[in-house]
Amino acid sequence: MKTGTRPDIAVTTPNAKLRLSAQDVIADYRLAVRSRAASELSRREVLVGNAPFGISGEGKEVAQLGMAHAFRAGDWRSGYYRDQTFMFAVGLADLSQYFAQLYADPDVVRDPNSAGRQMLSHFATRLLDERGRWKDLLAAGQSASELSPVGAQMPRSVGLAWASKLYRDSPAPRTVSRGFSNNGEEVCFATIGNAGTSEGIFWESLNAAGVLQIPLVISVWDDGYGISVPNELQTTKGSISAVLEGFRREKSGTGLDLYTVKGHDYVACCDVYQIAVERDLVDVAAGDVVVPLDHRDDAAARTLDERLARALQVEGPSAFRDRVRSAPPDARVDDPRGDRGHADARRARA
Ligand SMILES: Cc1ncc(C[n+]2csc(CCOP(=O)(O)OP(=O)(O)O)c2C)c(N)n1
Ligand SMILES: [Mg+2]
Repeated sequence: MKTGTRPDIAVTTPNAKLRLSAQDVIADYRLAVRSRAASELSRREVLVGNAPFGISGEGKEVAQLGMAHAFRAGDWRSGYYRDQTFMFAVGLADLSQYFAQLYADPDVVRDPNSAGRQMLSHFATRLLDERGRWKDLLAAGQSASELSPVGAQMPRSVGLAWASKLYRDSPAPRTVSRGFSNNGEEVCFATIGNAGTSEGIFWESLNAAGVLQIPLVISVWDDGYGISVPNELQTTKGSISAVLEGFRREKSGTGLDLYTVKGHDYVACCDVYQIAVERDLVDVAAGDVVVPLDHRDDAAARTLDERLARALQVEGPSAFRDRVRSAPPDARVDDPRGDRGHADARRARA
């Protein structure tokens, strides 16, 4: 090894096989430290009276870095006030914008989230250009505007994810989807605190997501408290994971896939978001293969699942996901060689 060069060290996550280079890990570590420093400074500025109000994302840094690795241009975030690390990591916010919002700077360039009108960490991307025309929403990730009432981001996240499904399923919106959707491949990432899950709209949203089977990845940042109220006094069984078990997807059929990870386990967090997003895309792929999900018989479903499992195994989840995303709308995605199209499959069945 030459002096000054870095050895090619990498971590590969256990299930999704996501490869994180030494540079990736160091960049994430730096970002986590900067984000924590910003949290502490903003808190101090509020306590000494230099800023009106501030609420920040201490303790959620590592989990959000994991989430950021699964986020792609065109995807949406609908979250709450703890998400600064994620926003920094995916390039939708930076430190100077964070502090501009803390000091309620009314300049829209310095605080593009809300021009000083919203509290700290109330993020939003701008959907219109300076002349009021729609921007190309696929050119970058997007964030719905933060809402202050606890849980209010949840129904919105259902709407965003459902829009993707409508773009996938129905040919009509595709004709007007330029700049809004790439055949419905966009995933919505929602975040909520553990105490926020006690709100009625959380449960309504979860139920709707389970019924609609939409590309929605919901993260509950469980820090054990809602302000000063501990989980035991807030949530049945003291655990939102335990309560959610009834929503879990059975081997076949609808439901939600549930994952519980330690929020400070960097590799596990990176891993689980890849899996969650792939899982959704596997379902998308299944829906795209001639036999519609809702009407397929068990034998067809098994064959299809086997084919998809094989494609995933051969390519690895990340490559599989990228191929699904870049495939033309009528390409068949369960074949790792990618040499057979839907049209052929349809002809063969006719
Ligand atoms: C409907 C509603 N009720 C109460 C509040 C006040 N409030 C703001 S944050 C919060 C606690 C949220 O706790 P949790 O969901 O666990 O999030 P954490 O801050 O711990 O990440 C409360 C009660 C609010 N914003 N909206
Ligand atoms: Mg909490």
